[in-house]
Amino acid sequence: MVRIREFESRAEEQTLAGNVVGGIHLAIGHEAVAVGVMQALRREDYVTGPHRGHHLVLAKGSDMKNVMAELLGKATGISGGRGGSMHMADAETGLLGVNGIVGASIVIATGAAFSAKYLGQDRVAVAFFGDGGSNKGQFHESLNMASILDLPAIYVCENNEFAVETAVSYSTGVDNIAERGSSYRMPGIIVDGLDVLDVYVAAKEARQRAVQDSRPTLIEAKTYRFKGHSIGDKEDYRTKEEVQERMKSDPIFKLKHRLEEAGWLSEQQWNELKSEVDREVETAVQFALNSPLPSAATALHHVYAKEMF
Ligand SMILES: Cc1ncc(C[n+]2csc(CCOP(=O)(O)OP(=O)(O)O)c2C)c(N)n1
Repeated sequence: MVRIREFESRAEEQTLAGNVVGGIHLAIGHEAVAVGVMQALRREDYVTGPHRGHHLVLAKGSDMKNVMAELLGKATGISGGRGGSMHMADAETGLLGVNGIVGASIVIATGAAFSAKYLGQDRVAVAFFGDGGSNKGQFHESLNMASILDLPAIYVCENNEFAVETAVSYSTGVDNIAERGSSYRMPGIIVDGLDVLDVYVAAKEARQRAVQDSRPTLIEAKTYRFKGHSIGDKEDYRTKEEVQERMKSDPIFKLKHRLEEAGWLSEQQWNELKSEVDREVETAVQFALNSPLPSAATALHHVYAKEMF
């Protein structure tokens, strides 16, 4: 979670410096959802995510250097510098892609879960999406398909209470998105998305349900984004006081306090961890800044499955 937090801070700094290609959406406040779920998965499990996805890419195990390089549009990026923040994929880690199309992650993971079942593979597919994504038709179609086809799928809604500036209470016809699971005969589990252990326990049970019973689960992780929707958001739909109040539930400090109380984390260990992460992120930034852009001659590569140019 500390790695993600620091990565996001430096990504924001690189955006403000004009080095990032395209817009980015920071996941500061969402760290526990990504880490809690990924710790319950295996490397071969598939993951898809939405436009806000750096935390998912890092937590699934991609090399931070290549993730930062992707934001800067460099040839060494995990999508060769062609995807940017919203279109990162990594075949090595099972990351089928984060996606700029709201709702698309849900459909792709459903297809991946179908493939795993059809091929008799011992793997699950997990879709991450926001509260806004849960109001798209793809959400309902996918959960229905997963139910009738008994798919090993896990649907993780990162409910951060807003879709851009629209409050979830205004846009959504249920009090809890998890309630929608009952429409499709699957458990709808609410977890504290600011508590990594709460997320982990639910994700572990969901994976077991997917593998042993071949049944899907809907998890609603109630979280909060501590930053604007994207960089430059004036945030006039919420007050600064509200944000400050909610930041008191910072998932990193929540776990830190718990570890300290249990006597499992000393101040020295915390400082060492922070320094180690600072070094890793600084190395990633320097790697990205010093990497080349893709050559113009390759601009049409990957447009078709078979190269035509
Ligand atoms: C199909 C589609 N419609 C609209 C948009 C524009 N858009 C980008 S992010 C966003 C809100 C998404 O909200 P939510 O799913 O709650 O995720 P969050 O940004 O809160 O993480 C919208 C409407 C889009 N990218 N794709």
